[in-house]
Amino acid sequence: MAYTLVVGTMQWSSWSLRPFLALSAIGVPFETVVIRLRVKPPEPVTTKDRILEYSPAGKVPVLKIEENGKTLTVWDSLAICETLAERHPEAKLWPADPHARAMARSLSSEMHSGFPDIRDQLSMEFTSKLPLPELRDDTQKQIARIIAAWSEALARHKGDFLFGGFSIADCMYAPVVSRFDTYDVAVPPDARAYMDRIIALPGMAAWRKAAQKEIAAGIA
Ligand SMILES: N[C@@H](CCC(=O)N[C@@H](CS)C(=O)NCC(=O)O)C(=O)O
Repeated sequence: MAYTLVVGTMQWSSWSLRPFLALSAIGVPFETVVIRLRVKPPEPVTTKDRILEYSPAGKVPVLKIEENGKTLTVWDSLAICETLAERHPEAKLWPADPHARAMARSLSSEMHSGFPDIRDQLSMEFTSKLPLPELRDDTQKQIARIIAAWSEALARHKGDFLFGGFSIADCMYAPVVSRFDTYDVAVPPDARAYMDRIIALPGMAAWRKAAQKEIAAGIA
């Protein structure tokens, strides 16, 4: 069995970071293929051309699983995390308690389908520190919602992460942690402590190292 995770430019690809952290937490070996984002015509080979070599959906991340002479393709960050949780139950990527699990799934889906103004105004620039732009009302409301959701989850569950042990919910919110850190968004102490624990994860350190190489190579 071999895993290959296809991701976008690591400085920018917030969606790709999620399954990368899930795979890192599981501890299985995997290869990472990085596709440069924002390569457009008239370049002869665009970002889209490259991604389409791996997935007809034309978006990263994509997970390729080579197993028993077959290749399974999984696309979309949450679908990849779900698939990994199913294949590696020992990693406990969803909380064991059904109530906690339902809340973790709800928070993960809320992240997956929401917060468009945060995405728009606070784009992920993983290794950078940038000035906070003037935030729209909707962006401020979305930030407040995330902080409230984190505080509730952290207060309810004992441990370092949203649901005690590291879970898919943490993978889903790690790009937000990076965004809040980059733009120095004001957060209360419980949220700041949570962010620091996410930033200290080995998967985040590996991602940072690779993103720094992209900056040094002038491709991000
Ligand atoms: N819902 C998808 C969104 C993925 C997505 O938008 N990926 C962006 C990069 S972070 C992408 O592939 N952009 C390249 C393009 O659209 O050509 C997921 O969670 O995987």
